[in-house]
Amino acid sequence: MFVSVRLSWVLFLFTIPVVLSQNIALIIIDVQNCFLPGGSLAVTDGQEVIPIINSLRTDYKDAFRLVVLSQDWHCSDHISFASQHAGFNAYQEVSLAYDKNGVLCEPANSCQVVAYNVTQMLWPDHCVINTTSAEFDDSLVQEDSDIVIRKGFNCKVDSYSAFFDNGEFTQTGLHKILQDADISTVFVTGLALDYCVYYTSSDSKRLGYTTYLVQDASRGVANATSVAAVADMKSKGINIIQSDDVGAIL
Ligand code: VGL
Ligand code: ZN
Repeated sequence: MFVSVRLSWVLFLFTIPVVLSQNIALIIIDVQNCFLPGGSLAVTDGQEVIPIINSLRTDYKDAFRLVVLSQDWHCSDHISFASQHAGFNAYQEVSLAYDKNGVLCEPANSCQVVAYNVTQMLWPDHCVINTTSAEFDDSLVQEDSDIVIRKGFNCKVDSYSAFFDNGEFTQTGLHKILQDADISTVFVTGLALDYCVYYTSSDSKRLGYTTYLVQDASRGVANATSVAAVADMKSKGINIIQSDDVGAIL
């Protein structure tokens, strides 16, 4: 009896690290042709994240219970496209008004009551549904078990975060998927650091996940906004790490 109790304690202690290391998800944001060199919204040096993300996947295969890929997936006349706003250019901002049901006020003064105002940066047309531009890069390692979260397919509202649209009118389903898999920790990688990676990481932290931003596995649209995004993530308690640090954390 005495021996068997002690043996079970020993076994219990051995199981703890294994159980903990499996509550982790790797999230790969928008590694799509549109955001890579030659793409319609190319992120400078965006291709450099691909071998780093691939190594994380292959080096720590057993550590990630889930691998999630997000995919920016826009209607051809998406509201975030500068081409849909007469008199505006890409990289200018507009304010979008929505009613209490999250329906866009079109024209802007058509709603009796505006419930939400959402600032929208205007972009070149990018990542249109069912185009080569929206496909993941060929060299990105993918597995059948990967979960793909498409976002931004509501033509009237953008979705930077892989969790919510920009008005927080709807969830993408990612939070439920992570909860159902008992995920408590996420590592976020991909494009772009100052937009979709930033909003996904911020929402992940806000939803209660221990959140790591793998900085060298991400690139931003612009330097100033990327520096600001990293500082803001740090202030929110998101852990800013490099891919070399991952092994010691798992
Ligand atoms: C993104 C701008 C517009 C991103 C998506 O993936 O960061 N940025 N759509
Ligand atoms: Zn987009």
